Amino acid sequence: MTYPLTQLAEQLEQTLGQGNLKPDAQSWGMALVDRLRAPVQIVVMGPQGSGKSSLINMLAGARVVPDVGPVPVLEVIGGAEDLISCECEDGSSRDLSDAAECPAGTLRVTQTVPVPALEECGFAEINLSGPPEQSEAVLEWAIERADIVLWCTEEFGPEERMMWARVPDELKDHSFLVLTMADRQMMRGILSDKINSLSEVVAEEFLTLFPIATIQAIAAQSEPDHVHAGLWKSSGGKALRDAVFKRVEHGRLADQDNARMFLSRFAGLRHMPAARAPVPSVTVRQTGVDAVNEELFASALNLLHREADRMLNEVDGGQDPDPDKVLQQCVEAANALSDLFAEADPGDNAAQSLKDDAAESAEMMLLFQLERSEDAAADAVTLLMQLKKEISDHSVG
Ligand SMILES: Nc1nc2c(ncn2[C@@H]2O[C@H](COP(=O)(O)OP(=O)(O)O)[C@@H](O)[C@H]2O)c(=O)[nH]1
Ligand SMILES: [Mg+2]
Repeated sequence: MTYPLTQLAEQLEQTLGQGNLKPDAQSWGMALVDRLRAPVQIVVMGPQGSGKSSLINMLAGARVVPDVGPVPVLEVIGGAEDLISCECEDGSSRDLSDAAECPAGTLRVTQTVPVPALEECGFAEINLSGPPEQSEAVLEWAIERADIVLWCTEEFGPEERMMWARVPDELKDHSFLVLTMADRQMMRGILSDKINSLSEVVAEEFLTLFPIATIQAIAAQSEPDHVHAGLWKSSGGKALRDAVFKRVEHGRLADQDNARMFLSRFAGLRHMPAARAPVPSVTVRQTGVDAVNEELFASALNLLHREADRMLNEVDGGQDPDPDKVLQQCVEAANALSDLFAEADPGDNAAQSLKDDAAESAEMMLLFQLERSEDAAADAVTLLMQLKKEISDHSVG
């Protein structure tokens, strides 16, 4: 069953509105609603004049960045009408629709535009050429907010690398280095050397590098309803745009998965239990039992026996088991099982359905862990035992 984002968000809000969730789950659910309602944030950083505004125009498929000069933050977001406003150092905000330029002390300009590309994502151009304290604050703001970062540069020199070092690894895993002005660099015959010289830092610090001649990429899409396919590709526009929007889509799917997982645990969507309903039985779809991979099942059973022994040894100490510890062990066991079945023969239907069940159990365990109660720990153990029973039923035929 697939739900549009807004429907999922509404369903989450309804579940949260019932007010019977524990505080951890409630705040997690609220964060999920915010995520579903907010567009994916693409932050574009890099030196002044490195081609950031042009790149955003190219990705949006329209001239969306207003000509307001180098303000610290320039946001471009989707909306019903064309609106432009600014926020100043003193905390005041004002409408810029009729203003020729930004007032002194402008920290952030927000441009709203009705453009289809901005329905799912928003852009923020970050200017780090101001005073150091301001740049630091702006960088912090951007890091906090970014889902994807595009660092525009002709060089990626030492100063830029120092700034980039402040970006956390999790965000670097969602970031691209964009080598701009590729047309000029190509004409000077230095493009390939530049790409080669950056390969090491790119491998460590970014997802990948995209060289781009942005002006040409914009020219390739300048006619309405017609893209000059050759120029679109050779300019590097196509590769970068495809990669960025694929990330946006992945992010969206991950948000939806998380929301569904939450609902399955707390609102009884799908066949999953509500908060304290009985633990579901893990149903192995009975197909292709002849082709069962006995060795894999034996390893899975061994793993579960080992985990059960480990837990029992701890309980033997005579003390009450610590629910956090039990949950942690169940999570590890479910993950290990899920990893084990990941290698299952794709032609083996029984192993494949156990693989699905193991993955689903691993997801459920994370939700149990969130509750951190004795009941949740008991449910987690029960779920693990059910998996064990299903596997052992299959092992004996
Ligand atoms: N030749 C060439 N010029 C570009 C390219 N990208 C941007 N420019 C030009 O470089 C100048 C600075 O670009 P801009 O997007 O304003 O940079 P920003 O300051 O980082 O936002 C503008 O005159 C752009 O037209 C490119 O790929 N090739
Ligand atoms: Mg700019």
